[in-house]
Amino acid sequence: MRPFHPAPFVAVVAAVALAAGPASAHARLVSSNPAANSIIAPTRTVSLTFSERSVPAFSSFDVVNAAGEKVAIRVAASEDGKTLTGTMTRPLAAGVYRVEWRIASSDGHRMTGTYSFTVR
Ligand SMILES: [Cu+2]
Repeated sequence: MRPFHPAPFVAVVAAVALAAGPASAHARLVSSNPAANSIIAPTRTVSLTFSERSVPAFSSFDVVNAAGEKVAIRVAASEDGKTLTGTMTRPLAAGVYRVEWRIASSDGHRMTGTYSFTVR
């Protein structure tokens, strides 16, 4: 995970943070389903939970198969803004998948990360 701070982005997020009230802390990934490095039965959903509310317009993730292709997925944020859930139209086929996530927290920091899981 590496934070970066493009100036225009920070300005937009600062405006969002002011509108939303007191700035909260840096967000990090606290859990996911499927979990990192897990081996699971075919699934249609992937969800990631972060330590802080994320800014939906700047927060999402991709699920990428072993061939490097993005799986078609619709990502929605929970009401508390801490969990992103992606839903696929069909269960994932057997194989190794990589989740590539990117989120912005209300303090203006942007974080990215990846992890993998296997569908058997
Ligand atoms: Cu931060």
